[in-house]
This record gives sequence, structure tokens and C-alpha cells, in this order.
Amino acid sequence: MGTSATGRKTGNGGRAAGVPDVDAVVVGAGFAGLYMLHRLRTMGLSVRVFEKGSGVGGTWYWNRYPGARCDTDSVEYSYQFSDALQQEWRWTERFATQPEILRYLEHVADRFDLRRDIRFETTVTEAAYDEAAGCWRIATDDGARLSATYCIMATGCLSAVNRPEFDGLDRFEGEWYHTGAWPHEAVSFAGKRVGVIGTGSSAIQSIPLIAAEAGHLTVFQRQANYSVPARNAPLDPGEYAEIRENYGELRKEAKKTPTGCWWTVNPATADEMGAHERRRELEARWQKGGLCMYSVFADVLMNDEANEIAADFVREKISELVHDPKVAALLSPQSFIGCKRICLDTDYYATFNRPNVTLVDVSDAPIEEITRTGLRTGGEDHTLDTIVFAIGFDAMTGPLLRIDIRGKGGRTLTAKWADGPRAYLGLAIEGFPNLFTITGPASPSVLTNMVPAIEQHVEWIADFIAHARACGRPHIEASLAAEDAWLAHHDEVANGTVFPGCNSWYVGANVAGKPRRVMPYTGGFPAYIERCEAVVANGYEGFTLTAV
Ligand code: N01
Repeated sequence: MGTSATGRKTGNGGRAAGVPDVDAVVVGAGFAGLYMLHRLRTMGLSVRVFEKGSGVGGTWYWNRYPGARCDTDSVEYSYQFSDALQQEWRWTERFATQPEILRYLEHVADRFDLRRDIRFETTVTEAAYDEAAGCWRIATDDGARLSATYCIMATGCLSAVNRPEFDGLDRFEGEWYHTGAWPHEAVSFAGKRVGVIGTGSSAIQSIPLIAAEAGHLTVFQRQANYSVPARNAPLDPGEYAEIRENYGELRKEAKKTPTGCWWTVNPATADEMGAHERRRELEARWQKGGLCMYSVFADVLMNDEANEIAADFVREKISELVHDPKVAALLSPQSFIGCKRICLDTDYYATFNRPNVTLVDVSDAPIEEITRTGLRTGGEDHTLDTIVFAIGFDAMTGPLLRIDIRGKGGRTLTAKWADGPRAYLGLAIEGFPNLFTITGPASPSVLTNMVPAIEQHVEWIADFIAHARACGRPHIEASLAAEDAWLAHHDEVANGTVFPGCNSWYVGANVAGKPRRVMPYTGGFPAYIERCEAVVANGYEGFTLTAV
């Protein structure tokens, strides 16, 4: 008998001998974990969710940095599983702020009475498959243990922060923060000398606000990123009412686009359009704002020349927005557009026209060390009161590999993924029965609107579990052949795109020593959904189901 993760001494919580404590453990209480819990509970399963934070929200619990917002329209970045929910909730802006999204998720947790099955401030440290008992044995950082038939990782794609491993950080006498683990208390930059390290989405959102408050801001840039205007605004009541009236149809249409978003996908390749028409299309999308630049030409992510046309257009805009040509040149990426996630901004480029903002290029002269009073790069000392590390995440695999996950024969997931992640449909892993990953590597995840991607996974997993239980063979395992075939297809599709050609977190290039592999599925949401549905129609092809 051990101490259960519910805090009680239990063998199996009063269940028959040999029966796991709960039917399912879900790790994480963000968008994915909340809906997984709701869905499984509706099916009558006993579920325990473990969440590291003190509240629900996942990404939106941790990323509280100034200016944090979603880059997907709020009316789309929300659940559709409950029409009552989407009708009653009112978004206020085109792109919701972090506090608003967090309020939404708190509302969801209350509305569906989810908190009673969530154990907060508890980190899962270990998940080991017990072959003899046919269950997962979960250990948490408070020393508790719990067994479960199913273990579902709702750990998110961008939840393992890239740790600032700079020499000397422990000696720094000022304050420092990571955008992905921002304090709950207000942070003041007033009159301070602030350094921001990084120029990804988190930096691009926070820099204009920090610059407006700080005495001086120095931005340390390693690679420039493409950013397009967000053009955020309050939602127009009339348009919003129309959306709510047609939600069902709009959601259905969105699932037919590669990104799962309902912006217009241009069906024409760049080549099929004249120069004037291309320019009009680019300008229209720039004026509209948001990530619709991803669909400016049908082949923008697949054809180097089409990509270059879009990249050139954005570079031209940067040169118009930034007064100092040298700074504009530094801020102009030379890589493909879109192979690193395009950022959305409000006044990012114009911020570099401010007299209290300096851009420092660290591409050739990396940050050597953090000093007592700032940092040193290129032999030069920069005096700083505050450092903001906007250095991103050990994306997609990090959240899973930071847990000691062991499958059949005690094989670790770290060993299995030594050459990069592999999973069948990004949902299940050979050798790890009854373990599911929501929006895991090899699924479309971060290349789609995350919420519909999550809902599709949750529903698919829940239906599969229901089916397996109903047919008396509740133990599910993906076959190696199915995993290999999916990976071969996944890689083939990725190799036809611009994604392998950039040093992005999509390929793990931002983490030293991480195996390089395009991690999200690049074939688009409709093709992926079709494949998942075909697997079901073919009797859960690629999986074996057993009674024990
Ligand atoms: O992280 P990033 P992020 N020295 O990895 C730099 C989502 N998100 O938190 O490009 C110097 O994009 C690094 O440089 P380089 C969104 O999907 C969404 O900003 O690797 N610099 C890069 O500039 C996004 O893509 C929203 O050369 C170092 C930056 O740090 C994802 O999260 C908002 C360095 C990290 O950029 C990640 O975004 C925010 C070093 N040693 C985030 N190490 C929205 O919804 C790293 N860098 C809008």
C-alpha cells in the first residue's frame, strides 16, 4: 500500500484488488487537460489530473509577461465542444490577452465542475508502465503514488521553458525573469536599464510595452524574426453576433483549411499570379493583420521562390517602419518566411525608433556571460538592472522528456526518442501501451489553431478508450510498423516544405544537443483528420487491443 496522489493511503481507493486506483491520469490542466477530464468523466471514468501550477490554464497560467496575447483570433481560439459555452462567453478583442484567456479557462473549469478532480501544485515526475498489472504507475514531486489504466499527457507543446544557462547568472545583482514563467506579482521596469534576450513572439509582444516604461531597453538579438501587424481591436458587436449565429458552420469550414483557421486560403500559387496581383494580395493581408500571411500563396511554404516574394515584401515593410537603415537591416530576417513561426506585433518595429531602445546583434558574438551588473557580449559590457529572458521553450518533446516515462521492459521515452521523437499519428507510441499524447510530436499541433487540434485529439482518444473498453480489450498499443509508416509519411511531407531549412524550435534547433527533426506534422489539418478517421474506419488500424 502506498500514499495515493489524492493524499490518502490507499491501495486502490476501495476498488477491487489488482484494479488501478483510477481509470485515467491526465497530466496538465490547460486547454487539453481540462477537456480530456471533462470528456472522460462524461464517459463514467474515474480521472485524476495533475497540474504543476496553482490554477488551471497551462500556457495561459505561466505566460504572464507584459503584452502576452494569443496570435489566433479569440473567437476561434476557444472550445467548440459546447455550443452553450461558446454562446455564453463574450470575447472583447480580436486577439485576447493572457488574463482574458485565463479567465475563460477558469470559467470553463467552474462551469463543468472540473477542479474537484485536479490536484494543483503537483508535478508528475515519473510514469512507468507496469506490465504485470497492465497499468501506469505515476509518481509526483510530493512523494505520492497513483496507478491508472490510461495515462494521458496533456502537457502542452510550449510548457518546458528553455532554461537560461548563461555563465554567471547566479552572480547577477539585478532582477531577472523568464517570459514563460512570469511572476504573479507586478514587475516594474520604471526608469530601469532593461535587457531583453531573444526576439521571438514573447519578446516581440513584450518589447514595445517594456520600452514604454523602462529608462533604457537593450534588445539582444541572435536571429531576426518576421513579424506582421496584429491589428488588434475590440470586437465589433454586429460582426461578433453574426459569428455566434453561424459558429457551427464557421467551425466546420475552418477544419477544411490547413491551419484550422477560417481566414481565406489563397488557392493560387505565386507563379499563377501576376506581380501586381501578388502585391495586392500581400498588401491586403498586411492590412488585415494576423497570421493570414501564412496563406498568401498556395505554395508559400513549399516553394522557395514564392516564399522569397513574401519574405521580400515583409523586409520592405521593415525598412519603411524603422528609421535607421542599419537597425532595419539587422531586424530583417534572411531566412524563409514561416519556417519559424511568424510573429504578430503592435508597434514592434517602430519601438526601435525610440531614443531609449538599442538593438545589439549577438549572432556572431554570443552572450559570453552574465556579470554582476549586466552582461558581456562581443567583449563589451552592458549594464542592466533587469534581464528578461525571452528565450523560448524546449518545444514539443521537452514537456514529455522532463518526466521520467518508462514503457514496456522499462524502456525510457528518452531512449526511444534518442534520434528524435517518433509516434503514431502523434497520438500514441509503440512500447508505451495506454499512453496518449495530446498534440504530441508528429501531429499538426502548433501548425494549426491549437484549440480545435486539441479537441480533435481529445475526442479521438476518448472514443478509442470507449471502444476498447466496450469490446473488453482495454489495452491499446501502437504497432512499430504503423509508427514507422506514419513517420516516413510525416518526413516525406516535411521535406517538401520550407520547415527543415530554418533553425527554429519546430526542428529543435534552439536547444543544444537536441536531435534535429521537423516535429509538427506539416501535411495540414484536413489531411490529418482524414487519416485519423480512416484509422478508425479500418478497425483502429495500426493498433493492437488486448484484454490484459
Ligand atoms: O520563443 P522563441 P518565444 N542567446 O523560441 C533567442 C508561441 N507563442 O517564447 O532565433 C541569444 O520563438 C532565440 O534566438 P534564435 C509561439 O508559437 C505564442 O518567443 O534561436 N538569444 C529567439 O529569438 C512562439 O513561436 C504567442 O536565434 C537566444 C528567442 O530567444 C513560441 O511560443 C506568444 C538564446 C526565443 O524565441 C515561442 O515563442 C508567445 C541565446 N542563448 C509565444 N537562446 C502568441 O500566441 C534563445 N535565444 C502570440
